[in-house]
Amino acid sequence: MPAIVHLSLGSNLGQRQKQLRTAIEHLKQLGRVVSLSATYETQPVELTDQPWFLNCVLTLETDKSPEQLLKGILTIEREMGRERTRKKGPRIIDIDILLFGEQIIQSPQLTTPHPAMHRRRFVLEPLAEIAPEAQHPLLKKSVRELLAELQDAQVVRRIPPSADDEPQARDRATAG
Ligand code: PH2
Ligand code: MG
Ligand code: MG
Repeated sequence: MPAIVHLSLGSNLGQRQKQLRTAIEHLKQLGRVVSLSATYETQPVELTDQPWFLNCVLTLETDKSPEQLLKGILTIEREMGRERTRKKGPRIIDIDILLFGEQIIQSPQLTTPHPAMHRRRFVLEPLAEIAPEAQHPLLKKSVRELLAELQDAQVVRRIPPSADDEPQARDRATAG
């Protein structure tokens, strides 16, 4: 039985939208992408002194184990040129496992549900768009409920599907 997994993607360096798209293409090697949220431009949180992010979330149906999936994700991040310099600092791509079905995993390599997901508007807004009824197996609440309860004031803007942060693409979209 394949698992239903929710992943969060983020980028705040370089061609952010293009990097999200490249990561999504690579993730297709690890399973079937069954839904994809819009892209959101989001204020940096936790480490606030860094550029704004583009974030999105997707649902992957996969036969991989959590360990295999994590390994595949780390390979994609590495192959895309991610350098791990500063914890929570700027990155060209970050791919996090939010939920692996309703499994609760606490190993040195991987914690699911993602320990911060319920506090992050940049995760809950896009996740509520594609999986409002997904359950947080520790908090025993749906994504919809977690978002409704969220207090923080992080700025998170859904960007229109046609918008793009690549100058050429933007010029094309507005020309004539
Ligand atoms: N990721 C972090 C820390 N802060 N802020 C936003 N807006 N988006 C992120 O993806 C993000 C963050 C650590 O992974
Ligand atoms: Mg992260
Ligand atoms: Mg990460």
